Amino acid sequence: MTTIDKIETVIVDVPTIRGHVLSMATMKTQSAVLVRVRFSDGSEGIGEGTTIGGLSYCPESPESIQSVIDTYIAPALIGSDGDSVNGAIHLMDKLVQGNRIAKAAVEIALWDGLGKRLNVPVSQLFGGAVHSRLPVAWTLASGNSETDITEAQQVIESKRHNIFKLKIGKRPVREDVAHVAKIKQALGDAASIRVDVNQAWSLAEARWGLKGLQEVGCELVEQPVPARYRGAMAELTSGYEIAVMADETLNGPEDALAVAAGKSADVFAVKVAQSGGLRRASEVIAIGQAAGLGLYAGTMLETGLGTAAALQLFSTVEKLDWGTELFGPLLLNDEILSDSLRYRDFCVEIPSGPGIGVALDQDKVDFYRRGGKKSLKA
Ligand code: MUC
Ligand code: MG
Repeated sequence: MTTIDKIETVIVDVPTIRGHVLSMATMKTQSAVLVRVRFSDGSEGIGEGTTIGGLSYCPESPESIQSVIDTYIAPALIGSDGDSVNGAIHLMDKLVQGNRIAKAAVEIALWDGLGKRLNVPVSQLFGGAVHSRLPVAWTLASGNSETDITEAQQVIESKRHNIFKLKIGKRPVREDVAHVAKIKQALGDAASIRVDVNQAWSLAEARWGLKGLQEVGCELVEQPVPARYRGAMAELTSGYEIAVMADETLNGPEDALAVAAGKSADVFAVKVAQSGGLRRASEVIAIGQAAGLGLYAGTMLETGLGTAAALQLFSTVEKLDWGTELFGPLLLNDEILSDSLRYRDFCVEIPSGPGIGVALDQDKVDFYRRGGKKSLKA
């Protein structure tokens, strides 16, 4: 039996290419928790658990993710069967309530190790890929309409993205709608425009917001009201033509079932981290499919590592009606993988190597690691 010998974690703080202005936080750095699992046969697996804006997005922080893994998950998994990812998921669920991002980070590393030992990509462990590349959106969130327009025009020109998610919810609703209108007008039919409010609106604000947004040609609104207001989400979903997407309200399959049953969204933003790992994300996908909802591959703005893991799963999903936003590494000022993911022709390519198909650049990890930066070798 191949057993789990060691589980190591590190937090890396990587600067972003510009301030990323969200309704609840402005990011200038992304902090990712990286996990390395060492197995008894000498093989290894790597994983990532990442959130957004410290504790402002959800109840997990980079520090809590690391501490939950080091203190509770690692000691419980050491010595157990490294090939039984399901066994590890079961044990983690038994010993640790919530903390889905911490569990996801470890689970990804276990899938990666298993795929490498079997010499197959993780997509094959989920039934096989049906896509070799997927459409990828970009988020406009500089905080300034003109800067956003210039940025969008550049990435359309270079054929990197033509789907844009605008981060709104920080300014009054009327100003946000004017900002979206300006960008839609400047880009015209060359671009699909969606927005993410990150829970910032009350129901009354959201009614004005959705009315205004659909009038200016915005196609979708993500999490307009707080996650717990599923009734309000249902009212907005049935009350307007614009598609309503569930994000923060969707933490795993149980939430997916409740959102689907309550008709509280038209679309699921499926996030691997928020779901609790690849297995749980696949269950969220199945519930969305069974309910006839639209699917979208969401991101927690992971590095290339977490992004590659998500790509492995989403490459197995036949219909992703709204595409993906798996652009995390492009928001970072530096690459921590030894080979970057490839973005071209408005798509991201699925890595084809064994496991999740990517490797870390250890010098970069050491350079960005919290509390012990070492200089990069020349
Ligand atoms: C979110 O709420 O969806 C995804 C893209 C982005 O820019 O921020 C994230 C978080
Ligand atoms: Mg969102």
